[in-house]
Amino acid sequence: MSRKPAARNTPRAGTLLPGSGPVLVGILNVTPDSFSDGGDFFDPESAARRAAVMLDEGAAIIDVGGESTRPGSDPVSQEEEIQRVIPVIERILAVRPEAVISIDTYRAETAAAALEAGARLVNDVTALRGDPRMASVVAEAGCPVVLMHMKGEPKTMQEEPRYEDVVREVRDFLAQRAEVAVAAGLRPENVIVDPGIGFGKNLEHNLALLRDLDALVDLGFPVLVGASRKRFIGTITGVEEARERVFGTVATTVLAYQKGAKYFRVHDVRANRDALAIAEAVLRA
Ligand code: HH2
Repeated sequence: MSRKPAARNTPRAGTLLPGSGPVLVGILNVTPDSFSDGGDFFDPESAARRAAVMLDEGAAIIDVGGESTRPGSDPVSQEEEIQRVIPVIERILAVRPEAVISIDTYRAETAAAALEAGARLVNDVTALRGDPRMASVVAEAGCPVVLMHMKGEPKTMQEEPRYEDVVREVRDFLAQRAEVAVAAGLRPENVIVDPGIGFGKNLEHNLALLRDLDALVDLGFPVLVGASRKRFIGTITGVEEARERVFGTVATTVLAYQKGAKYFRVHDVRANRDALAIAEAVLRA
């Protein structure tokens, strides 16, 4: 199948969404220390190969990240982050010009460089709080942005996170960040919200957020869920090795889809795609 190369730097939300069904976002960590795939795709060539596999398996978007945000991780410098991700974005687009690429960063300069290199979406785990210039970069690009909830910072966020009512607090936070984003000039249809599974949340918090995901869907923005291979899946199933947590991940995907989530940020595209195909068929029958 030959497709025309996607126009660079002319992002529209509609171009990201082929149809109204669920959207798979394939994870591509260009880091030496990510919790489940650190070091696997560190050079542009192997990263682009991995991206191609995920696209062929059904990913509509490839989320490229140059800094691990796993619990306990240390930040990298902006220069280092840019050096990691830009050659990878360029290489993916050289071999797969139609690929829709998202940049997983909270730094405005990294986002701007990635958009310039052809990325079409920004995934900001700080929901525009990490860098005061991020909102204007995203607003100027006119591109979609993922606003994720995180309590604390990756280094310390898992040290006894506390909430009175985790679902209400996450929902209120996302509503407030969406308001900030729109006030900064983002189009409301370009806002995607994400509960931030595992980001300053214990097992009970993660489960409550997945159980009550419809409360976030009710905000009116598409919801992204990133539960893939995360620790709480290992806690429940007893699967210690992160890359072996695919079956548990698939369960979260199906449940989240049933609750109304739209985007699924996953490592194992094929397994999640098949599960979503069945879930979609049943729910639409
Ligand atoms: N999770 C991770 C990273 N980025 N972005 C969004 N929007 N939602 C998430 O849940 C999310 C995210 C952490 O997972 P991973 O990228 O696999 O690991 P690491 O941070 O160690 O690179």
